[in-house]
Amino acid sequence: MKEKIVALRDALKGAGQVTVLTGAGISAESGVPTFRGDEGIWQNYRATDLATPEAFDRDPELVWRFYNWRRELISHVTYNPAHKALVELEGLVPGFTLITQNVDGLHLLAGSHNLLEIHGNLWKVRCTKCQMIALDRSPDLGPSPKCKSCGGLLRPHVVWFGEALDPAILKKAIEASRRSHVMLAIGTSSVVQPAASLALEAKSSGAVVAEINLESTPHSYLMDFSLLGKAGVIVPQLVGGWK
Ligand code: BJW
Ligand code: ZN
Repeated sequence: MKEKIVALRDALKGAGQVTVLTGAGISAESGVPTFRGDEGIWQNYRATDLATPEAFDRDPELVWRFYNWRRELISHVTYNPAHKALVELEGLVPGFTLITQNVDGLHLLAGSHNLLEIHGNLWKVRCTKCQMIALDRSPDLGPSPKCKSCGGLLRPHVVWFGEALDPAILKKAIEASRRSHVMLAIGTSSVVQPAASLALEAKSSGAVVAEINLESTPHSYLMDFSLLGKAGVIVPQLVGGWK
């Protein structure tokens, strides 16, 4: 493991452009549940009942109960050493883009700058009538929150299954992946598209690709480095001892 970390750190040191893709695993050590796996959210809740536009049309109050529970949960957590190490990495390399699938806002809280939240942000709401987007950090918005400007029903500003990602944000994520010299995929199961294909974009554009995860993923086969372990341990080791 130590040799792999040293070799990957050397690749990072020689890279002009570094792109990092993160998933729920990076926030697990902060106490945010992941989606898949034995302890994942989808063990107790069905994604189709809660994280699709059809579910929201059918039962917006049920969907809001789920999101209020998640808002309440993340209001009590904070970033961990892996989030912090990525802030440090951003300051060490010439070009850096952090692409996160997470909606918990912990990368922003940690201080990352060049950040693309491709699945949205739990603290943002969007009006289903006038499309206004607003930031609201109240942990509980109640069963049927309404837009302050038009009275329309608000929804979480997140990307549900079957919905398109914001095309401008996705374009930036694809471009960053394609121009990267090194790409790290941290704490993601690499099953949700189009995020999962970003590592493929990087690899086919000639980047060194590496994953940091508790276990192998469907993308382990394409990785130049597969570091198995906790993000909160490995990412700080990768970035620490840089000089
Ligand atoms: C640790 C750790 C530690 C734990 N240290 N590691 C092509 C093929 C097949 C299907 C599709 C396809 N294209 C599109 C689809 C459909 C669908 C999809 O991908 N389905 C698959 C599941 C099969 N994709 C979509 O619907 C997307 N939309 C789309 O493509 O639209 C096209 C379109 C175009 C034009 C018009 C209309 C449509 C949208 C996907 C949206 C995903 N949304 C969610 C919910 C967000 C809101 C919310 O949070 O409520 O995003 S689902 C959920 O999964 C969430 C996550 O961001 C996402 C990814 O999960 P992630 O982060 O990988 O977490 P886990 O739990 O899966 O994995 C955690 C990992 O961490 C594990 O590997 C652990 O081992 C590891 N770990 N602790 C290191 N301490
Ligand atoms: Zn409105």
